[in-house]
Amino acid sequence: MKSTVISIIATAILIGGAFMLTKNGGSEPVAVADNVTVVDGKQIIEIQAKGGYQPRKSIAKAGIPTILRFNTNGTFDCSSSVRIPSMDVSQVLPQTGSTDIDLGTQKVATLQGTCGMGMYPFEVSFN
Ligand SMILES: [Cu+2]
Repeated sequence: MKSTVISIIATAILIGGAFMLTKNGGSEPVAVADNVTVVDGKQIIEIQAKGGYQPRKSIAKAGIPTILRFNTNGTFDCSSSVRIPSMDVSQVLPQTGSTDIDLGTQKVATLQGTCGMGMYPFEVSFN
C-alpha cells in the first residue's frame, strides 16, 4: 500500500517535470493575432487562399524572421497564384496544400499582395 502511494507520487513528479520542460522548451506557439503565431522565434502568418484571401488584412510583428504560409483546399481560382511585387514574390500554390514563403525580417511597413490577375488583394502590416 505504502509503495503504491510512493510510486503515484513519483509518477506525478515525473509528469510534472516533463510538462515544465515542454513549457520551457520554447516550442509552444505564442499567438500574436488570430492567424499569426511565433514558434521558436519564427513568426508564421497563415492565410487561406480560395476565392480570395482570408484574412484580407494581417497584423504581424516587425523585426523577427517571418514566414508567410498560404493554405489552399480545393482552390481552383486564380487566388492560387500569389504575387507580392515589393518582395519579388510570384508563387503558384498547389490546389490543396500549404506553401511557405520566407519574408525574412521585415521593417515596420505594409506589404500589399494580390492574386495573379490583381483581382483579389491582401495585405500584411508589420508593426
Ligand atoms: Cu485573380
